[in-house]
Amino acid sequence: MPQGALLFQPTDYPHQIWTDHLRRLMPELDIRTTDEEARRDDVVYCIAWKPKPGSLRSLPNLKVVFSMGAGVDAIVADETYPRHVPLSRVVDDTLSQAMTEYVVLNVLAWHRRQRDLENLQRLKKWRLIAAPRADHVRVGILGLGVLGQAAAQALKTLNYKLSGWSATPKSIDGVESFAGPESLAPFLAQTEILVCLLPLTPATRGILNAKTFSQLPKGACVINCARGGHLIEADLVEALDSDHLRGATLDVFQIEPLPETSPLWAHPKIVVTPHAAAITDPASFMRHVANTIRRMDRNLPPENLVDVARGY
Ligand code: NDP
Ligand code: OXD
Repeated sequence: MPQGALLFQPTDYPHQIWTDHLRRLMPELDIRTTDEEARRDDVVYCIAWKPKPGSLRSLPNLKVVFSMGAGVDAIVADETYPRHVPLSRVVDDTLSQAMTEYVVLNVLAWHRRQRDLENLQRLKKWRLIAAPRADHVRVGILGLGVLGQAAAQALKTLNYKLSGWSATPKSIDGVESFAGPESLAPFLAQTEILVCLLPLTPATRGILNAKTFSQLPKGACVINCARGGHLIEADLVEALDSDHLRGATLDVFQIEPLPETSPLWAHPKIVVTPHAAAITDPASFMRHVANTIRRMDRNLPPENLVDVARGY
């Protein structure tokens, strides 16, 4: 039996789509939504996404927090997060598959100059644009975690040359490993298409900046599908306008939804998508929640735990 109630906390989500799955999996579980927040003392499990600072601390008997996303930056940013409470994040094949599709789509689009071809079509111009073979193009992935490695596997089957940058060295067949701050410059120097799949932490905030772009070869492209906080947007525009960079795909932004006034929307070298690279699947997420609650019933620890102090 569950050890207490579950609170589905996000206010801006249509909670029924999510909680219905969990009700089917665990009819015995007392599931609360924010409407019922007055009864907090017996809440033991909490599903969170961008919690109001202090809101998790206000649940005195919490035993686990489930992040609705793979990225937990918005949760660990709350300085009052109760550090003794385990934080479990999404690690899920459906999410990895979706992110892999997004990365492959956009790597291919920049490699094969899709935007230039669409512009030629608009102008009714029949002109060949040569693209090198994939095995002559190096894709560099910032972050070789669950999503970075899944994307690398798929890109490998297309024969791209691959490098990855992570905090600790990796040994992945077909992927040149670079680790730590001192290896960022050599990693960037050979990267023609840069994919950001880092978690947002104090160490990675603003990492896509003017200095980083200047270390990429001229004509490189950037794909940011991690967090808006990784990118200094003005530096990107500058690097594109000066023709140092050839193009960028952005799925995530400093402010979301991206304001209508943002120059990024209409920039000719930028592709904008609305934080849609990989969306958590409610059914799959709730299976993870139900499995974890059952594990905890048997005194087993939750899975997919985040190191809260490290931030990912
Ligand atoms: P993981 O935690 O599995 O992987 C993170 C990777 O980043 C690890 O390889 C880690 O290195 C590396 N890393 C962390 N900090 C540093 C650092 N300071 N220097 C170098 N490398 C570092 O995360 P996921 O792959 O699951 O997810 C990555 C991010 O993708 C999420 O945090 C989220 O922000 C974003 N995301 C975006 C979505 C979207 O729709 N746009 C959807 C889902 C996720 P090491 O392995 O050595 O620890
Ligand atoms: C995530 C996201 O982190 O959707 O999972 O951005």
